[in-house]
Amino acid sequence: MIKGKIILKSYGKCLFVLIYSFAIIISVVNHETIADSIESKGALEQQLPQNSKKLPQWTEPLTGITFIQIPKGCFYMGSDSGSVNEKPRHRVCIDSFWMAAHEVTNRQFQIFKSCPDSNLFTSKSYNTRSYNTMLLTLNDQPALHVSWNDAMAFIKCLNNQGNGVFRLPTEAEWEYAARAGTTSEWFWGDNAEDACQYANVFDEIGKERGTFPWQNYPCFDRSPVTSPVGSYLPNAFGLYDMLGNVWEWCADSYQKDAYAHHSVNNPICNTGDTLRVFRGGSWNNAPAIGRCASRSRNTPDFSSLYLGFRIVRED
Ligand SMILES: [Ca+2]
Ligand SMILES: [Ca+2]
Repeated sequence: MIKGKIILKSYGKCLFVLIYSFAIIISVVNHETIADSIESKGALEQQLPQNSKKLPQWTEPLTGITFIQIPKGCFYMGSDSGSVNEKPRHRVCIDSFWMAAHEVTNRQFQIFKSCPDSNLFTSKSYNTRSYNTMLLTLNDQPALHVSWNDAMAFIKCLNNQGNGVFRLPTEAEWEYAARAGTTSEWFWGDNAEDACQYANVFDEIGKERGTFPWQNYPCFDRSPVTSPVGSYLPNAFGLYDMLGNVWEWCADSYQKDAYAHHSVNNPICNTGDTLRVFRGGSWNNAPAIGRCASRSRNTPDFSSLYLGFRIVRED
């Protein structure tokens, strides 16, 4: 009887060790799969694990902006079924970089008001307090009415702190990060009605309380204007609001046919053109222009209620 108990106890221990070891192996394999699947050429159709928490993170001490290390890899940029400026869909490879998990917030944007370079700030962000009486200036709402020049001034001030080299993402980095291994219209799939779990878009309540005549997403995300960053589910890299909330400035000059001239590795369009790119759509956009491949642009001094930015840290 006693012998039987000992055998059973030993068997239990072995089983525990076996299950624990198996769990570790699965965890490691899962982690490696994220980087490997992005890195390998033929892995674009693979579905990454949802909401990966396994990529390295780092928080910039002054602003509190958290960055996620995006693994190097290749993907297909653009869309052959989208607008003319999204074509051709083409293969691009990106080196590793650190992407901010969130858009820059009102609180973070104002940290550098006293920075010597802050004379470049147009400060419209502080004056645009509401839309249809709904507040836009809460600390955790994204900074908006930020021009490309304003974003560059913010980055210059941040770079002076000595905590790393920061910049705007290239358009290719932005789309690579937004897709996070997916090939669908949006990073959550191809259904517009699923948007409200993942993004603050022009939804049913936006339609009800806004004055925009265009089509809304057929769902209810509860935010008629900007929402506090990180209010919705992230993509597979753990990045929040890559689609919706506010459009995000990129480093690139805008050319309608930029993709025809892209290099395969780390492409950027810096033709010195007077227009700059922004990506991702916002709280007031129709579904057709809030997709991973959607592109928009304006002059570097342009600002609007729908336009903010997020930053990257160089690896
Ligand atoms: Ca909304
Ligand atoms: Ca956004």
